[in-house]
Amino acid sequence: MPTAILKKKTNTIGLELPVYRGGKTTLCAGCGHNAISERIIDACYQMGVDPGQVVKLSGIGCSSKSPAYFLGSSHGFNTVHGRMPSIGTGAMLANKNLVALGVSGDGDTGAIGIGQFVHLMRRNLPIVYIIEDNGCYGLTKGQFSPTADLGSTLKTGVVNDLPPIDTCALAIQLGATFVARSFSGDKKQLNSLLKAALSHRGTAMLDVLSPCVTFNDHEGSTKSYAYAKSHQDQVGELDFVPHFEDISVEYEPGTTREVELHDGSRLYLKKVEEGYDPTDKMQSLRVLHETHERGEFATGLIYVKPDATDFIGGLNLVDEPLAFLNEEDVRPPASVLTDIMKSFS
Ligand SMILES: Cc1ncc(C[n+]2csc(CCOP(=O)(O)OP(=O)(O)O)c2C)c(N)n1
Ligand code: SF4
Ligand SMILES: [Mg+2]
Repeated sequence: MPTAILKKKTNTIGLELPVYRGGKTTLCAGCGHNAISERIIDACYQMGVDPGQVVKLSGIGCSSKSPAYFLGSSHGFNTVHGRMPSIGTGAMLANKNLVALGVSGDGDTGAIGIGQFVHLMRRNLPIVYIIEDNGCYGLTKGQFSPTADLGSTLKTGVVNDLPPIDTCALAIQLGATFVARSFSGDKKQLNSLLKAALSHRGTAMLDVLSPCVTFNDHEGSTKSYAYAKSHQDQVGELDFVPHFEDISVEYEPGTTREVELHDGSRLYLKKVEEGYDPTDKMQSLRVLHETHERGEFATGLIYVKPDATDFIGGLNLVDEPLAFLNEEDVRPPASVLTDIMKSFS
């Protein structure tokens, strides 16, 4: 009897899914952050991302611990609280061929790291920047973070009396070129958004509602699983077609919006509300504001500007990554310095 040889399933660069996994999670069972790690693993595998070319970056928090649980063979830098953007900028300046994948928290980004976040968004550094948003400081036992909604409560009953920062609205206002919001429990939407973010050249900012089951999953919280499931308002269903798949999508004109990304991948926004156009900045801001006023949160690709110059492109660097240049390439000969000195005399 012929023996069947089972061929292992691999992606476009010949790697199997387990290569994209990391260490065993030490986060609480049911934490939204764990689901996001799973989606990152799937997206990187499906996009054929080379793990050896990825730099994982994070700050401090439960969310910032999570890069340890995916892409175990990639480079990693768990930085100081709120300071991931500057380390990411340095890494990308040194080697512009890397894929930067940043994971932050709503505290890490919205509180101590807000200054760094602001400048990252306006610079358009090529990085996928994920905020795992649970509305609290999970690692330090659940205090309100700056994304907690006005009037929401802690487990102890304490009421939040400050208005929240909407990281998506802030990012759009600052000039970010890919801004999305999702929910850790929405597998399909988050998968499409992550793949699109990996295809975008520039800062792709994803704010992902990611409930903290230990400190912020009760009635009175607007970041709980129950609240997220019942208050999500999708700006449109999302289909992602990677550049290496030759699929033509048929759709009714007027109901679907096609967006071509930097690497030739395409996004189809289906069943968009009243002709929602994610390239229209003012419309994106209006939708964020209106949904928030209704106590809901808009999800999907909120805003995109696919053809903007990214931070590295704008610097007009040499082709070879700076980290690989030899000393002879970067140090001018003594005669150049002599000539400069002469020019001052
Ligand atoms: C300089 C500094 N200040 C304060 C802390 C304490 N601290 C650790 S994590 C954290 C907040 C984490 O919240 P978030 O980024 O939302 O992550 P989560 O744990 O909720 O995923 C704080 C304030 C610290 N580690 N370093
Ligand atoms: S404390 Fe909250 S955020 Fe931290 S691992 Fe547990 S559930 Fe997740
Ligand atoms: Mg948090």
